[in-house]
Amino acid sequence: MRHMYLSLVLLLALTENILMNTVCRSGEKMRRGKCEDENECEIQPSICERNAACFNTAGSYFCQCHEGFTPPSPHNFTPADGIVCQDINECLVGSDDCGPNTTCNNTVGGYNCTCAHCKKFL
Ligand SMILES: [Ca+2]
Repeated sequence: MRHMYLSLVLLLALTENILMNTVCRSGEKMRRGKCEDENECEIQPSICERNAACFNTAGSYFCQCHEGFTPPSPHNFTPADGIVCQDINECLVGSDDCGPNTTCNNTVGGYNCTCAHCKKFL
């Protein structure tokens, strides 16, 4: 009877251990017997593409394109969505604030304005 009791205790302990190790949801990891969030942004710094920022959430994460890239934020996505952040050509879409008599120059992630004749007015 005593052997049966010990076997039962051992079986319960094993079952609990197995359950504890498999009960964590995706995006969580077992630490000191508790399921804790994994910070995907820290574990894999390049998890989001280079033109996007990574935001950790409880049990998951998401990416957002940097300013100057489209789709514009806040548009949350993960690499599984197949989204590629692309430079916005501010000069082409007219969202630049270059003044008259200036030339708008698109850059990756931004733009700048140049003024060939501005020295005259200084
Ligand atoms: Ca740009």
